[in-house]
Amino acid sequence: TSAVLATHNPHKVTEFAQVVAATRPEFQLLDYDGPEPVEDGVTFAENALIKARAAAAHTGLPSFADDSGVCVDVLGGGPGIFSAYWAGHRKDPVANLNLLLDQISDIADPHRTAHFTSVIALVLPGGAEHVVEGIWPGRIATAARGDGGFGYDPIFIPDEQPTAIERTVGEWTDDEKAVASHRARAFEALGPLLRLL
Ligand code: ITT
Repeated sequence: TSAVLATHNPHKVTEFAQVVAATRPEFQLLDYDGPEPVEDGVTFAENALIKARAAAAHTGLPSFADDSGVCVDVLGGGPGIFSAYWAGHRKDPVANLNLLLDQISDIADPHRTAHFTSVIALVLPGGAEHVVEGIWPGRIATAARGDGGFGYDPIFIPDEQPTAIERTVGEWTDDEKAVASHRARAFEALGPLLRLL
């Protein structure tokens, strides 16, 4: 069983490879270097479908895509689908997380609740489409810590911690993130559908 992973983000490629190795080692992820569609959906699901459909049309193979982001409660769920471009038109992860820290600088710890969302869309060559979601609850740190992972990881503190000392995901190991993340949760939700591939 195999499927194309429709992404142009190398961090997602690495993370899905780790999730698959930890949970479904028999499953084969195929790389995608086809065209990158315009993500003009207004939900994670719409954007995930746009990416998965483009890859399925280009390759003729079962294809799945992740659309993901960090959703902060006091920001009404923002950055959300705008996570990659929160600070401007260029993808700038450091500017993004610094802007987010600024925007909630006057919010005290108990109110800094947030979650990561990963929505995976799976599109089959016959046209069948499936959408699943993974949510990873936590809160936003007051300063960036650690350089693991990518994006907002240095400022995200998951509620469930693998050890007694509370760390940001930037301070977690890749293996710790691979079994706990929103991406891992969404891939797990895909579980029964993988039998279709
Ligand atoms: P593709 O569309 O090519 O897959 P992308 O990076 O543009 O790559 P998204 O549109 O889904 O993907 O944007 C996801 C953004 O959300 C990403 O750039 C980060 O800013 C943030 N994000 C998603 N997952 C994350 C994670 O595990 N850790 C930290 N930040 C994450």
